[in-house]
Amino acid sequence: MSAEQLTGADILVRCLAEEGVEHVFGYPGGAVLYIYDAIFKQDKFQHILVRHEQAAVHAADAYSRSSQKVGVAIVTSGPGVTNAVTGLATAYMDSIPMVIISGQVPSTAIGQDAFQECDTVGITRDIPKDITMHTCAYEYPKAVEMRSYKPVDKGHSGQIRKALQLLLSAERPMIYTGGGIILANAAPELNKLVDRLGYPCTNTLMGLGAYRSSSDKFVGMPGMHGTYEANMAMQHSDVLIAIGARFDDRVIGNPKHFASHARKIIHIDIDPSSISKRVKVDIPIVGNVKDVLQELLTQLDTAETRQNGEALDAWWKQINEWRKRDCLKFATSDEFIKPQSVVQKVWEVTKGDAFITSDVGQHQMWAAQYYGFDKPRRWINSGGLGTMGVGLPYAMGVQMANPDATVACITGEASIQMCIQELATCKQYHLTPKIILLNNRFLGMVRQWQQIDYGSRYSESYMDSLPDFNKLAESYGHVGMKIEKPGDVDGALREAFAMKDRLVFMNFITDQTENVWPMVKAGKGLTEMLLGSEDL
Ligand SMILES: Cc1ncc(C[n+]2csc(CCOP(=O)(O)OP(=O)(O)O)c2C)c(N)n1
Ligand SMILES: [Mg+2]
Repeated sequence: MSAEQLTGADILVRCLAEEGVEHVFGYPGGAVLYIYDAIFKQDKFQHILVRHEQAAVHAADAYSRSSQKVGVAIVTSGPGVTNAVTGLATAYMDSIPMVIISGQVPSTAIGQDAFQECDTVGITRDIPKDITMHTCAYEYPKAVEMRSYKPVDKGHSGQIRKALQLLLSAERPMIYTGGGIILANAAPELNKLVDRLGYPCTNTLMGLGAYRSSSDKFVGMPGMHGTYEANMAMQHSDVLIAIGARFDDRVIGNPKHFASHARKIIHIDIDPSSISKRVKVDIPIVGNVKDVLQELLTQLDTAETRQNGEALDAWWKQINEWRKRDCLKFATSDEFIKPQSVVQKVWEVTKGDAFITSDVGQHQMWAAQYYGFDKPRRWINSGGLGTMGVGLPYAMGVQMANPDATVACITGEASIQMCIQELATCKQYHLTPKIILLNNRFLGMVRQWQQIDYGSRYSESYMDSLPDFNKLAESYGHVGMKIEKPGDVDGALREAFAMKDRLVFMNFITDQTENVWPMVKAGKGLTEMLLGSEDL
C-alpha cells in the first residue's frame, strides 16, 4: 500500500496528533497559514488563540511544568518568532520541555530580508512556508528519537554505594534539592529518603514542593531570600547532597565564601555539564534522579551502617536554635495590608492545595516563602531567567493542563501589565484563575535594591498612572475587586475563590515600604544575611 500524500502542513498537524497532543497555544500569520488551514481541518487537538506570542510560549511552558504532558505552541515568522524568544529562553533556563513551531518565509526568500523574515535559525529553528505547502509521502515512524539526545538514566551503582556510605557517616548532613526532582517526577522517592534518614532538607525556588514543606525536616528555601536556618545549615553541613540542583549563584551566594567551609559534596544530576560547574564535587552521580534515588533507597534497606544518631541529634538541636530566629516573622498592621499576610491567607483559603503561578519581583519571593507547597508541580515560576509577564500566561497553561484545579496568579502591578492582554484569552476559553495582585505601586524589587544599595534614590521605579484594575478586569468580562483594608483580606479571598467559574482580579493595595527578608546581597556569603531593616 503506497503512503498517503500530504503537505508539509498536514504532516506537521498529523505528527502532533500522533504524539497525543491535545492543546496547542498559538497566533497565526502569513508564514503559518498553511499550518492554520491544516489545523482548521482537524479535530484531534484544540488551538488556543492567545493575544501575544510571548504568552503562547509561556502558556505551553506552564502546561509542561504543571502536568506530565508537553506544551506546544505555534507562532508565525519574524515578529512572531522574536516575540516568542523570551518564552523560549525562560523555559530553557529552567529545563522545561516544550515544542514550539515557528513559520518562516519560503526557503528561496530566506536571507533576502523578505517581509517578516528574521534569522530564525540563528535564534532557533523554523519551518519555511514552501515546506508547509508541498506534499510528500506520509508515514509516521514507530518510534521518534533524537540522535543528539541520549541521556544516561541509571546511575553508577558503585558511586551510589559510596554516596550512601558518606551520607550515613555524616555528622551534619544536608539534603539540597532543586527543580530536577520535580521534572523527573521523583518527589515520592525524595520524600521517602528524607523521612528514612531524618536529615534536614531544603528545596530551591525551582524545587518547592519536591519535599513537602509541612514536614519538620523541611528547613525552607535556601539562597538570596532563603531562610536563616536553611542557609546556616547549607554552610555548616559536613556532607551536602545536591539532587537535581545546580548550585546557582542565587542559592550559594559568593562561591569563595561557600567554599571557605570544608564539606563533602555528593551531586546527582542527569546533565553531566552541571556537575562540578560551579562547585567542586566529591562524588558525582550522572543519571535520572528518580532512578538514582530508587537505587539509593534499595541500598539503604540493606546497608549495614546506620546514621550517627548522636551527632544527628546535636545537629538538629543547632538547626532548631537557628529556627528560633523566626526569620520570616513580619510586623502586622491594622492600617496597611501586609503582602506576606495576603499570601498566607491565600494558602489558608485554598487549603494549601492550589496551583500558584507568579511573576517576578517581591511578590514572587513572598509567594515562595509564605505559601507552603506540599506537592510537586504546584509552584510555577520563572526561576532561571526571571521573566516578568509570565504569571498570567502561566496560569492559562496550568488551567488548560489541569482543568478542574484551583489556580491563582500572585503578581505585581508592573509584571501583570506585561501580558495583561491575555485577560481576553482567559475570557474566550473560560479560564478562571484568581489574580492576586500585590499592588505596592512600585517596581518593588528594584525599589528594595535601590533602597539598600543606591542610597534610596528611587530612579524610575515608581509606577505612576496605574489603570483602574477593577474597570480593566470588567472591560474584559471578568470580576474586579479592590481591597484596601487588612480586615477585608480574608472575606474578599473567600468570596473570590468561591466564584469557581469566574476569573477574579483582586487588587490588594499593600504596604509600599515592605521589603523581602532575609536577604543575602549579591556577591555576599550565604551566611552574611540581612534579617530585616534593623540590619541595614
Ligand atoms: C522582562 C523583565 N524586565 C525587567 C525585569 C527586572 N525586574 C525584576 S523585578 C522588577 C519589578 C517588578 O515589579 P512588580 O511586578 O510590581 O513586582 P514587585 O516587586 O513590586 O512585587 C523588575 C523591573 C525583569 N525581571 N523582567
Ligand atoms: Mg509592584
